[in-house]
Amino acid sequence: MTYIDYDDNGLFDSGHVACAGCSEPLSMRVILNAIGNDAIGVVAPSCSAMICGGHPISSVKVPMLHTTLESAAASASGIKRALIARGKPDTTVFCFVGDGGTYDIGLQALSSAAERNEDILYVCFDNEGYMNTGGQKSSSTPLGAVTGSTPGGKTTRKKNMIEILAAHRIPYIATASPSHLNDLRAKFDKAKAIRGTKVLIILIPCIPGWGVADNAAVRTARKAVEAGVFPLFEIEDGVRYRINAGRRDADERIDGYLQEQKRYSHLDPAQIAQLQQEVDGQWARLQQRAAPVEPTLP
Ligand SMILES: Cc1ncc(C[n+]2csc(CCOP(=O)(O)OP(=O)(O)O)c2C)c(N)n1
Ligand code: SF4
Ligand SMILES: [Mg+2]
Repeated sequence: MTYIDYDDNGLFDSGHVACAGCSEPLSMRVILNAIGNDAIGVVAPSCSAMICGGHPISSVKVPMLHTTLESAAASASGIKRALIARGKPDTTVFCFVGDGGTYDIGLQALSSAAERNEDILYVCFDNEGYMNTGGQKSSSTPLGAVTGSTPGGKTTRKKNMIEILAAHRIPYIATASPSHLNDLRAKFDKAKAIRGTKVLIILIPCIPGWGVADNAAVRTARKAVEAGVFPLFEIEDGVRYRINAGRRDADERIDGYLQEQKRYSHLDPAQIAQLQQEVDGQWARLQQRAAPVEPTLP
């Protein structure tokens, strides 16, 4: 077992309102610890907003602006520019946003901030649905998953947000997981030192939304990484890929990951085989992108 190298600086307090067993507060604690206290956060309506809470009983001990679901990246851009104008360019401005606020409702604000290469650190807590409002599907919900608004299972794929972001050629994009906290911590240390737009997408298994046991969030996140469903990787400048963790074996299967969750319990063997094929293809494409490019000309 690997323990996180962890020095708590008290920027995240107990007493928050996350569901018991949720791994989002755990991730938040590590993130805030890495970002430090010279920081201002922007939080969109989501589970993160509930977990952070409002002033004066916020569980986060740096200033947090609660903004609209559409506008986290725009709000953060404005705060950063104001800080620069006031001679404080080193203060980190970060966003806590869900997948609904990232993949769907706040996408235009994020895309324009990325196109302008605003100096912000954008964190998407990806629980693959609109969970704070009861578990509706978002465009991050994967193929086949049952949500409140896809009772028969979603019929389309999860949007490939990473590739959309990579096309913006921003300096840093990474995936991270509460099952790999040292990796998560290292990615925030790295992102903090980079100027420009940084986006980190963190997988958050949702206890009621995915139908996961309340002691299984971290285990489920680990299985997502090890089955190749949610590999951990980084992209620099939209083109340089590095895989940090993924499939344990070349032919690792997704069944163990699916079995942790009720949202997939309706799937028959043919549907599971289709999902397996999707993950196999996605893993192969990622490996191809991360492979060193051999020159084709002498
Ligand atoms: C424009 C707009 N539509 C709907 C809402 C209602 N709403 C508040 S939180 C939320 C869910 C957001 O989902 P996500 O961003 O994935 O965060 P999660 O709750 O899953 O953490 C919704 C739909 C809103 N605040 N603004
Ligand atoms: S609804 Fe899901 S993501 Fe939100 S706090 Fe509860 S377990 Fe965590
Ligand atoms: Mg969500």
